[in-house]
Amino acid sequence: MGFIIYKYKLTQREVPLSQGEMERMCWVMLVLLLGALFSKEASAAQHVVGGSQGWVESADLNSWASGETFKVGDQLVFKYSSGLHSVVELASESAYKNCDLGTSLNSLSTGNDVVKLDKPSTRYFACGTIGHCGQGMKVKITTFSGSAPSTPAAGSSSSTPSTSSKSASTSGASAIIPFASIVALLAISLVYICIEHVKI
Ligand SMILES: [Cu+2]
Repeated sequence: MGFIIYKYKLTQREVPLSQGEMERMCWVMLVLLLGALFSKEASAAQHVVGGSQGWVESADLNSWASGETFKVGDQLVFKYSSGLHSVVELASESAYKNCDLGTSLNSLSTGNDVVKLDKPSTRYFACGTIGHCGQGMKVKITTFSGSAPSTPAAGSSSSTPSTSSKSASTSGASAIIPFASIVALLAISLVYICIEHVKI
C-alpha cells in the first residue's frame, strides 16, 4: 500500500493535478467507497418476527419463518408488549419441541429485542410466559451463509436443506473477511491520500 502511495506521489509530481481536481477525485472515491459499504449493509436484513403481527400467540410463526430467508449478518427483531411476553432462546431441538424453557441460553424482555444471526446455524426461540410456548409461540430459525447463491433452485433447497447448509457454512467466513479487510485498506489509503493533498 505504501508503494502505491509512493508511486502515486511520483506521478503527481510529474503531471501535477490542480488542487480542485485532486479534491474532486478524493470526494468521488470516498463517495464510491461509502456507497459500496452501504450496499453491503443494506443486504443485511432485519426480520420482524411474526411480520406485522409481531411476537404474539396468534401469529402463525411457522409459516412466517418458512417465508423468510435468514442470512448471516441479518437480525431478528422481536416486537411485543413487554410484560406480556418475552423471548427465550432454547438450547436444542428437543427443548424446542417440548417447550422446555429450563434450558434457556438467553432471555430478553424489552419488547423490542434484536438478535443478530452471526453464523450459519439453527436457533430456537420461545416465549417465556407460562403456557405461551405450548400455544405455539415459538419459532425455529435456520440461518444460511450470506454468500450462498440466493437459492436459484428454491424447490430443491427446501427438499434438501442439509446439503445446502453444509456448502453454505464452508464458504461463509472466507467470503466476508476479505471484503471487510479490502474495504478497510481502501478507506485508510484514501483518507491518507486525501489528507496529504489537502495539506499541499
Ligand atoms: Cu407470550
